[in-house]
Amino acid sequence: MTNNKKTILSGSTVTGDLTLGNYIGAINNWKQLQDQYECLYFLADLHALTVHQDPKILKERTYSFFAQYLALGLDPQKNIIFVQSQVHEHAELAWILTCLTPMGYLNRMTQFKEKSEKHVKNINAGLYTYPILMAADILLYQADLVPVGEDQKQHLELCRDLVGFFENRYGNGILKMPEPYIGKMGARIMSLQEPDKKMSKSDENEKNFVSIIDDPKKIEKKIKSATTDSDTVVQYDLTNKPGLANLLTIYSVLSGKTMKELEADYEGKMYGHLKVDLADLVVETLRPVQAKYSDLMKNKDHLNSLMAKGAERARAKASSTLKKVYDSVGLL
Ligand code: ATP
Ligand code: LTN
Repeated sequence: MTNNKKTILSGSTVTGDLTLGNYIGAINNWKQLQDQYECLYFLADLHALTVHQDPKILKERTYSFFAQYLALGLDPQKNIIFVQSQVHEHAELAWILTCLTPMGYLNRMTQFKEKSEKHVKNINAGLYTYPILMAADILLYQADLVPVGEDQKQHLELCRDLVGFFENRYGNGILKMPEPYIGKMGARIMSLQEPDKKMSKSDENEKNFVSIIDDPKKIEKKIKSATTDSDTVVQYDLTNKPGLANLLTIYSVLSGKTMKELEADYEGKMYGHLKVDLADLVVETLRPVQAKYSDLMKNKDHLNSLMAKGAERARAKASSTLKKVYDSVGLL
């Protein structure tokens, strides 16, 4: 890695199951960035604690997500892949930033409003201050670019505001202003049953998503029961046939065929034919990934050692930023 490369950083909260949406919309693109940018990808396990987590499941899921990142092709040599809680600087910078954040700014966060409606019995302060921790994640690494989905844009805006507040108060150019990364990103994959909302890894209805580690039977069942419409012509039409359009999008990304080619392939055929072929394609695409994943999961020592190496490389950068921040705010 050379120093003049721009830094890209993104994180995934360790909740739910990684889905085909995460793969097509994020991880698959990250692979293409690894030579051009200095890339850091981390598992946000501290963020996961904002809702109740069973400790055993959280640990297992952290291994599982890490192994899935590797199995999906993220190279731990070319990228810095790490677990958030293993780099203690995240929580420390978050505190400094907390003391700079006006409550009014947090009150505006739509995700907090939504999540506090959903988890009425556990509206903890972490759920409220979550965007500050996210800002710390980004600022510790002097990230230039942050690929985030629509729902995280407001949090990134807060992060940018915090850089401004810090600069106004201490004025020493220590924190870099991050920009959202909008590359020629992959498609947005929609829910299988409700194609007007995105496929989400924390969806309560598991029929809405294909998980990277679903077994072939499950994948087949989920794709075959995906919502389509009552027409029969296989044609890409996002407005009138959103369910079919979603299946065609997945098909096109995984097969490399254009929509026109797919429409021609299925001329005169039923939706059912397309579903059978698509289920096959997804199963075959995920087969080698799942094989690699199970191998990785058999050797936790190896995963622990890769995590430790990732954390060490991340900490080298994070500690340098934190040191400067501590000094400039007056901590000895
Ligand atoms: P949750 O639903 O639990 O908030 P998520 O499925 O949205 O999670 P994130 O951890 O928020 O997943 O996102 C990880 C990355 O995957 C982000 O870059 C996000 O843009 C991308 N991503 C998530 N879902 C999709 C999707 N359905 N289509 C395309 N990209 C997606
Ligand atoms: N909040 C994000 C995950 C996340 C993140 C980050 C993304 C935590 N810290 C820093 C980008 C940069 C989410 O829920 N998807």
